[in-house]
Parts: sequence; C-alpha cells; structure tokens
Amino acid sequence: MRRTTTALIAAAALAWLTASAAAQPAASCCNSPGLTPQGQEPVFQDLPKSGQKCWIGEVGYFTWEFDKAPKMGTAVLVVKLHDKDGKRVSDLSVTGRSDMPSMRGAHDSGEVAFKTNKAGDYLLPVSVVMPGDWEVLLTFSRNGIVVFRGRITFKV
Ligand SMILES: [Cu+2]
Repeated sequence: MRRTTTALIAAAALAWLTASAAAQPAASCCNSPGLTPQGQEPVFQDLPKSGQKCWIGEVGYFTWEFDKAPKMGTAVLVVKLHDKDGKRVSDLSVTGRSDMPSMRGAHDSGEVAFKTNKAGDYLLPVSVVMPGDWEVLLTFSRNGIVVFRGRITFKV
C-alpha cells in the first residue's frame, strides 16, 4: 500500500512538471523576459554598442544604429534583425520608448512601434528635445509574446 502511494505521488509530481514545462511559451527562449511576474517591472538589459550583435536567445540577433549622431532634433534609430545564420529577417514586432532617465516621464515618448522599410530595416524617429542623457527601451515580440527587452543609452 505504501509503495502504491509513493508511486502515485511520483506520477503526480511528474505530471505537474510536464504541465509547467508546457506552460512556457514556445516562442520564447532561455533568457526570455516574456513572462514578467505580476508586480515586477520588466527588466531591460543594457545593449552592446551601436553596430554590435545583440543576441535574442539563440534564435537570432540584431544590430542598432542611429542614421546620424543624435543631436537636438529627430534622429532615426535603425534596427536590423538577422536569424542565427546571419540572414536578414523582419519577423518580430519591435517597439521603442524614449525618455531622459534623469527626469523620467518628462519627455516620455510612450511605446511606439518601429516601421519597417523595403529592406526590412526597423525604423523609429527619436525626438531629442534637450541636451543630456537619453535612453530608448526596446521591446521585441513574436505573436504578442515578448522575446527580448533591451536598453540603448546615448548622450546629446
Ligand atoms: Cu530633459
């Protein structure tokens, strides 16, 4: 009898583990920030420098750059997405949100979707209205599930 109970508990535990694994969104990968526990702020990881590869888990990477060195006025942020073999893709949705960290909320752009051009570049105009330190928070998602969050900082 005791042995049967133990076996039942083991089976139940296994079923629970399997169910938990299945609850992870298939589109998200290892370091996916897709699921943010309730009451917690999402974490935006600092991105490598302009032009360098920023990996999104193991499925691919992107690079970012401004069309010109940002100064007062509008700079266009350009994001280029690649699959893991380096082929250009544009199968994710990307949004950006710019602001000045030192006076958060004062120039908050809100979350704005990047637009893609014919080449598959993701483009976002960033409005720089004051000299100082700026940031852009990037959110990448697939089918509504966030697969990556990153933060760009720059000074004007
Ligand atoms: Cu400001």
